[in-house]
Amino acid sequence: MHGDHGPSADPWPQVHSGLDPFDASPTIEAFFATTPPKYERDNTFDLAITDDLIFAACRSVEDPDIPLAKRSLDLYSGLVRLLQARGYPHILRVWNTVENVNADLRGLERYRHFCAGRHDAFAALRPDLAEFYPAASALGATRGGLNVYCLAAQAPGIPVENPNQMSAFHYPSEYGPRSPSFSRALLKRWDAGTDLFISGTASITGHATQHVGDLTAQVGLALDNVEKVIGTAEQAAHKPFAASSQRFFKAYIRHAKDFPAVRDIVTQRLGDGAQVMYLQAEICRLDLLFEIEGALST
Ligand code: 3EB
Repeated sequence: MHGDHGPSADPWPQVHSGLDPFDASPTIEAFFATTPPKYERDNTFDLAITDDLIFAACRSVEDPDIPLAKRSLDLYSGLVRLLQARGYPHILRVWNTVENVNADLRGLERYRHFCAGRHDAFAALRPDLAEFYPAASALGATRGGLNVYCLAAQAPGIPVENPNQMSAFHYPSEYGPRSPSFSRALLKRWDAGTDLFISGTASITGHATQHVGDLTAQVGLALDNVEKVIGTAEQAAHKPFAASSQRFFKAYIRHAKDFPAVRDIVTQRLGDGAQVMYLQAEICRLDLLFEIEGALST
């Protein structure tokens, strides 16, 4: 759920992202399973478990006595261990929201502290993942601490990179002491079809932000990058994702005033068949005004 909502009586895990939707955008994002899930609470994690897929959610509240990198390390270590113990070790897709993600903390952006903890948890517990990370998004909210939710499976997916962008896990240290642990997209085949999870995608070529201060150009390049990722995934999977009727996107906009302009460009580029949710969020580089992620199915 985006924005703020009271808890409901439903038994399933509910995530409150702390990201506010723009008007007329839906506030609730629901995940449906093909078999009835079991719901459980395991330590700090809320779980929905099906035969081949698990949803896990956890929030680490702000604590001045525990550094953000440590909270990120602990949360990700707990998540990785839990998923392994439960038999769903293959993380497909992770969503992260980090309170005040661009703020400075002892000389380093809070996003970079978060990345360090996430990286070190994966490096310690899942060195095999090194270049096979899940798809991910990481956004900043004005509230809510560190909030992580994910989908994981018993069998692995296939990571997809964008030939026009450096893999995030290879970013140079000018973007932080530990690189971000995510793949540009991840393909997952099921008996019933194939999903393509596209990570948060922005106005970046190679490793460098492009079009600083130019909203229209940033949205344009982010959508070019999404197209490139979809094209690459289509070649890998031999599936026509761009023509799929199941195309869900979430567009993140830093400044509320930019919403109408962004919606116009996104609608024009993605077409009427795409469902797009617009949320206000801080993006993980101060010079980025816009980011977009997707989930496409065939
Ligand atoms: C980028 O491409 C923009 O740290 O999990 C996008 C998607 C971004 C995921 C993450 C960060 C993350 O580097 C920021």
